[in-house]
Amino acid sequence: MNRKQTAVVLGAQWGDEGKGKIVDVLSERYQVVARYAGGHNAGHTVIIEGKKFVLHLIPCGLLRPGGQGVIGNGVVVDPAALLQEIAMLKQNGLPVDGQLFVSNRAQVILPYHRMIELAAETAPGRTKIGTTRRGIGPAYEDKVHRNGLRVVDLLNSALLRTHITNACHEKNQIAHALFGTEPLNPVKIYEEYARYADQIAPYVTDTAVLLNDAIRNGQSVMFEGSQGALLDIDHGTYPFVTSSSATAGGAVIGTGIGPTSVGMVIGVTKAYVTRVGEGPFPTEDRTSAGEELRERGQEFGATTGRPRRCGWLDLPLLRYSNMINGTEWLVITKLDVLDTLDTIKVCTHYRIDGEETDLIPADMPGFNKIEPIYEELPGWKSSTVGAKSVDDLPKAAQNYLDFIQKHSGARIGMVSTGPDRDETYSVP
Ligand code: 2SA
Ligand code: MG
Repeated sequence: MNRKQTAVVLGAQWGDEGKGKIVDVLSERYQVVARYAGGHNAGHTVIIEGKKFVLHLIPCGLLRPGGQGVIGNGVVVDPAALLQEIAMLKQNGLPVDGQLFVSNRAQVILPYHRMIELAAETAPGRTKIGTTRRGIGPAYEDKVHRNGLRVVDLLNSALLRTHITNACHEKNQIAHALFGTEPLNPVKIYEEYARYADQIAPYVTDTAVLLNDAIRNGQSVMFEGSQGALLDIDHGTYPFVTSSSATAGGAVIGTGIGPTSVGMVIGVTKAYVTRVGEGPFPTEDRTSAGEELRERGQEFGATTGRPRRCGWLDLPLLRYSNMINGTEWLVITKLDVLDTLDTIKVCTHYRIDGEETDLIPADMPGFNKIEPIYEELPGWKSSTVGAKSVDDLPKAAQNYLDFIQKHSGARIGMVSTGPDRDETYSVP
């Protein structure tokens, strides 16, 4: 296999790094794009000729003529969300049939997953995670508990009916006992999901076979990450994480390819940092500077519209993320958001208990002790929008990128300076 034939493209931070746009730009080079983790909690925004598309479940690769999109086994699929997205693409004249493939081994999100998550997020005594309330966590819980419904079972009406009847009986009791929730009606759910099953069936296949065949036949494949490495269930800021493997390793498990089939790992990072939901954020800026980043960067969740918390680039976390992912090169996005700043802060190290360190705490009390050590770099106070090469950038912006490259442990291979496909340049 040629090393450039396959690549994982993923968020290096807490999600919303602009992966949607970058996957779309890079998908020109790849014939197949596969999602491997998460569900419709993701929000990937792509702007094509001024028209905005927000995809939650379907991989962005489908937006290229002839591109194939795969929803891998590691994804949790909400059938209603999937069908809505398919309908939206078709309405916009984009081809879906024959180009979208859904794993028969992916897990299905059911209404009781949402019910339980909603109740748990607001229940006293529970850690509020600030989830997207899409039922993602409870669906993965059922998967790991060996109690989940897979897409292949969704298509088997007898199995579907039994599963929903039994699961509702159990979930209704648990949710009522724990949270006083009103019971869901299994008959209604069955009827609804049986309808979805008929509509989804044409897209369902063994996507592990499809992907391995594609790679063996010399086709190029991109694995599209969702959320970000720091939201990974194992490596992220637990418990303030999502419930799937958002790191590069997730691409292997979440699609059924072998580790030797991953050619490159490309990390996407903003020129600053944002986070939605609860959880540690050492470089968060709650002053007017953070406010300015939010306004200029339009930092509101693509799925829930929630305002994102904003702050400065955190190099210790970026180095950690690059290490876990084995990142070969980085894409820096939203550089233009910094265009108006006098100075730009970058966290180079942490101070914990008076000691300068590079270690990332594993526990929340550890995170709470972090004092970021900043360097202040001069801003450039001019527009970088649409820069076509390094030479188009003001000197101070070049210096900022050099600084990131030097301290992040990965080469910068691409820079994005605006939301449109064309507002991107590659570094040779
Ligand atoms: P969940 O719903 O169980 O996955 O939530 C767990 C944590 O993961 C975070 N999370 C996200 N963070 C950033 N972007 C995400 N997708 C949407 C977007 C978010 C939105 O692209 O904008 O629209 O609000 C995403 N999905 C999950 C979440 O905030 C919790 O901290
Ligand atoms: Mg997003």
